[in-house]
Amino acid sequence: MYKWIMSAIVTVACAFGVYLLASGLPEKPHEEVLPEGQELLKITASNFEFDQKEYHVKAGTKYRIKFSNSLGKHGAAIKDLGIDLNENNPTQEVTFDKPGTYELHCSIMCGQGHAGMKATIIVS
Ligand SMILES: [Cu+2]
Repeated sequence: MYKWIMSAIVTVACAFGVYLLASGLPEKPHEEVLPEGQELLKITASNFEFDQKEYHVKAGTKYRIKFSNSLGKHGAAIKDLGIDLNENNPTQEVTFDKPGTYELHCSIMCGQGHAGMKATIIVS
């Protein structure tokens, strides 16, 4: 007799579910919001290499460097710029003032491939 009530409830429940999917869940993957004018430079280390051989950045732009390890325990240091990042200290704000080429190297004794674990930061 009241079958239409059931289907109305089911319809409302489905609509609510869709609403939750559409509005609630996609919040999570949001990238963290950077202050205006700041750019993100992600550096990911795995066993004995960085995710890129060369990182290109613009001189005079403020960057937030975000370091993470995808495999093993590594660090990322740019000696000339006073940058030393690792799991305990994964972010640093840096403005690359002078165009040039800087060497990025692993700063934690991570094993056999440690000495060759290098990449280049190119500031232009
Ligand atoms: Cu290392």
